[in-house]
Amino acid sequence: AFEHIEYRVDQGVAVLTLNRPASLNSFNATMHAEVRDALKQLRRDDSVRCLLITGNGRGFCAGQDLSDRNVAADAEMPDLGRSIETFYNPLIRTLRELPLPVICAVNGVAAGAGANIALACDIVFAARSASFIQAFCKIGLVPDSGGTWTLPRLVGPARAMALSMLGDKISAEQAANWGMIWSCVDDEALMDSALTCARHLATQPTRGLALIKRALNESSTNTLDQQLDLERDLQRLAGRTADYREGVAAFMEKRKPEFKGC
Ligand code: T3D
Repeated sequence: AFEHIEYRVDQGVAVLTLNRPASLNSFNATMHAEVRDALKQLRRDDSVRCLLITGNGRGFCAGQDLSDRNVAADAEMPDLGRSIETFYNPLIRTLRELPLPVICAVNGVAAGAGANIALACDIVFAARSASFIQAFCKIGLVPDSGGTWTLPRLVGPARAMALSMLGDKISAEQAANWGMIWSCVDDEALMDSALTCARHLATQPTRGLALIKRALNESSTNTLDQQLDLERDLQRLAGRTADYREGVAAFMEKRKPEFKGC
């Protein structure tokens, strides 16, 4: 059992809930370790075909727990690079590389690393009352957890720079209008919308979805020529899956496909 997160698997969906509501689910070392352990467990579990991440309480995640940082004048300055290397970077890499869809249900404020962990997910729903803040600049830090990579790609360089330098709070609606997230929904509809989407994806061709994820992730740094080659290679792999065979057969037989995820 976990102390600072909840983790359960149901109907092919693993739901990971950040659970330190008193500090808006900010990350301490224990919560990082628990998230890492849950994701390890997920990777060993063949029944999981979609991951959904959310938070308990009125916040999604406020990034690093700042009460864990001793910044007293006489204290040795912490090595934040080590914290990023040990905790945040592996988490972002794992989310981006997981060979299944990762959905985020942003239930409240997402600040600092909390915002960028949400934006690293594949499909992001947010409650209307939720918000996104690149809070780093307000304490002299640089956006991390992939924010300086994800943000300009999602909202363009002008908005990415202003968001990062001003640390303004962006509403869920604005985030959706800017294309930063997939969808802003009424608060009471958030978990239903996110779970419905997750359960749907858990019945879809998981290997094909993983290849889509790879193609779109790699497109950020590829030339068109490289991307065309990659599409050829990934289509070759997709075309060898049982789910492709089932998809075509079901279409021809005018019936609903039954995908197995392989
Ligand atoms: O250090 C490293 O390892 C480097 C990596 C850094 C990654 C990062 O994420 S750096 C950025 C860290 N996060 C922030 O700077 C955000 C800090 N929080 C806020 O700015 C505000 O709390 C929010 C804008 C997110 C929400 O504001 P509001 O007014 O809705 O809530 P609040 O009253 O500020 O917070 C509620 C409680 O949560 C409060 O505790 P209290 O007074 O009720 O006992 C507050 O102290 C606590 N809380 C919120 N964020 C954090 C936190 N406690 C510790 N760390 C936090 N990040």
